[in-house]
Amino acid sequence: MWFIIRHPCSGGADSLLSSNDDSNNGNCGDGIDNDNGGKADEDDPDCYANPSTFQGYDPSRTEANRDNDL
Ligand SMILES: [Ca+2]
Ligand SMILES: [Ca+2]
Ligand SMILES: [Ca+2]
Repeated sequence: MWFIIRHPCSGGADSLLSSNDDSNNGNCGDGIDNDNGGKADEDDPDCYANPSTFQGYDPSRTEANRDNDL
């Protein structure tokens, strides 16, 4: 079992558990703007099942389209 330790300096949103290893998951949970579109993860429509309404956030999705998060 792996417990998440809260770092005092991390002011990030208390989102879902972040995995710190390379898995087959997408890159919507790493806090990085992987497609260089300007928005990362929860701010990137790529990470939502319904981007138009920003519903269905899923960290296993993948940022791939840099044109939709300007
Ligand atoms: Ca990301
Ligand atoms: Ca992005
Ligand atoms: Ca994007």
